[in-house]
Formats: sequence, structure tokens, C-alpha cells
Amino acid sequence: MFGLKRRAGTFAALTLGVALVAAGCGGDDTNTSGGGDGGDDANLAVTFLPKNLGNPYFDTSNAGGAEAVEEFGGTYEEVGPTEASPTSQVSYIQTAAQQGVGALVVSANDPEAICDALEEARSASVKIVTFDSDTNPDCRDLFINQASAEGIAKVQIDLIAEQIGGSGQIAILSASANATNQNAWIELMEEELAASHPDIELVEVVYGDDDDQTSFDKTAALLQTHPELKGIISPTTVGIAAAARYLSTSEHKGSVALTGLGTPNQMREYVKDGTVTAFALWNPADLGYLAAFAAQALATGEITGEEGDTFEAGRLGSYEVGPDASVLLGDPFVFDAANIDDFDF
Ligand code: RAM
Repeated sequence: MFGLKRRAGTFAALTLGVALVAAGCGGDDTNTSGGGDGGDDANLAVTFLPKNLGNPYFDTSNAGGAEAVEEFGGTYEEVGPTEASPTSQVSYIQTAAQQGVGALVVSANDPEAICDALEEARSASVKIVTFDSDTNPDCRDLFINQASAEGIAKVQIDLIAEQIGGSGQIAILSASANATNQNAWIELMEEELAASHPDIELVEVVYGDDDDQTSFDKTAALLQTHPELKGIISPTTVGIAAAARYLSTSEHKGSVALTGLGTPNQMREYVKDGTVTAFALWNPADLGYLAAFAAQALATGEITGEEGDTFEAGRLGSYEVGPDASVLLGDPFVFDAANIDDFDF
């Protein structure tokens, strides 16, 4: 279906222990040489900075990062704000730069708002890798892209179109209003609707800020405002789980479709109880793992982020830097009742 990979085998290290985060986040800076000069003296202190803490998606991606950092003998730390707001990451970037880390791996809440802080960190020799949600390309050395934005948009439109029978009103429940990844996907979903589904009408886009309660409340409001609504797309793991929880005990369960991007562990009960038929994602652990190896390759000077640069990413193999200093992890993957029990993240 949809030409997407459904093979469980493409998902390596699915059961990666979240314990790695706990084990690896001691933040001891013994490997920090402060220089980032490359080679044997490379500064392999890597700090992961998610959009916000307490989001299982980032717990999983950052556990993948911790696994990689341990493999290449660096030191791993995770820091981050509780709120996914445009500037909430700035102070963490400044602190990491003051500590003299070798690389920062960041998922941005806003394409521009953290750029000054990142620029300062870069002038202190910190390599900047964005992953999951990019900044403007000028603000970082490399972006690790989970899947093409076109592919991510198309899979969600294909899923909702199938689930509502090709016509009717839909809405989108997004994360924060400035999130680079969300906004790119929403724009492409609108294009895909216009091109392929003239009978589906997108009536509203609302923002749950990657906060569980806000997302839950926005779902309730959507259903009240649009009594004809046939489906919701939530391209955020926080949003889709909150929306599923709302729908599962509401009169709309099974009649209003819900799809988007979710983690199997958060969505399992809603697939089993019939609230959700199918949703998509990639392997967040692999994304964090690849981002950490990219940070290492930059810190050692093995790559600079030029198109065509190649580097090794442990168990994932070799990767090449593409246009706009970006590296692509792979394709999105569809989860449904038939395969969800094959996954544990
Ligand atoms: C949430 C975040 C993240 C996004 C996933 C799908 O965890 O918004 O940025 O990539 O959902």
C-alpha cells in the first residue's frame, strides 16, 4: 500500500533501551578537549537538544543518539526546555557553547529564533547538526532529515483519503505554529490535496504546541466547531496520541478518522480499540543514531557538510551529504493493526 516500506526488518534496534538515556546522560565532560580540531584530538562531547523534554519521540531518538555516542567513544548529554516555544532552546545552546561541547544536535522549534545563539556556538567551534526539524540552512552545519518532506506529506494525505473515502472535511492538529518541519509538511499536504483530492476540504489547522493537554483540548474544539468533520491529520506524535485519547471515549470514535505521525507504543491501544486504522512514522532511534554519527564526522573533520561528503554511521552503514547540507535517513513507514505489535518504541 502506498509503495511504502512495511518490512519490520528495515527498523533496526527497535527495542533500543531508553535506559541508554539514563546511562549516558551523566554529562561528564572528560572527553571534551575544547578544540574541535579534528582527528584524534576531536572534541566528541555531543549534546542533544530536543524541541522539548518529556516527549517519547525524542526520548527514543535521543536514546539512539546516546547509543551512537557510546559506540564512537564520545560523551553524551541531553538538555532541553519543558515548553516547545520558539526561543525556549536559546539558553541551552548558550550553556552548551560555554561548556565547550564538540557538537550540538538540535530539533528546532523555529527556523530563525535560535540562529543567533547557534551562530555564537559555531564561532566557539561547536559543530551544529539539526535533526527532525531544521533551522534555516545558514544556521547549522548539517540537517539530518527523517524522510523527504514530500513523502511525509503524501503518506498522510493518502491515509486520510483512504480512511474517509476520498471526500469531506478534514482538519490538521499540528505542534507549535513556528515548527519548521510541521509547516513544511502542512504546505505540501495542502498542495497534495489540491493536486489529487479536490473533494477533500481542509477546514482548519490548529496548534497543540506538542503539549498533551493543549492538543486534547484543540481536538475537542475542532469537533465542536466543525460538526461535519470526517477526519483529522496530526503530524505530531504528541498531537495524534492526545487526539486519539479524546476520540476513543467520544461519540466520534470510529466515525471521525484520525491519522498522522505517531509512535507505535503511544498508538497501540487506539489501533486495537478501533479509534485509529493506520498512521505513519520513521524510526526515531535511527534518526538520533545517524545524527550523532554525523556530529562525530563533523567534529573529527572527516566531513565539512559539502554535498557529496560521505561518512560511516555504525550499524546503519554509509551516508552521503545531499543538497543544502542535508542527509536523508529513509522512507516513512505505515503502522496498522497487522504490524503494530512488531514494534516497541
Ligand atoms: C513530535 C514532534 C517532532 C515530529 C514528530 C512526528 O514528536 O513535533 O518534531 O517530528 O512529532
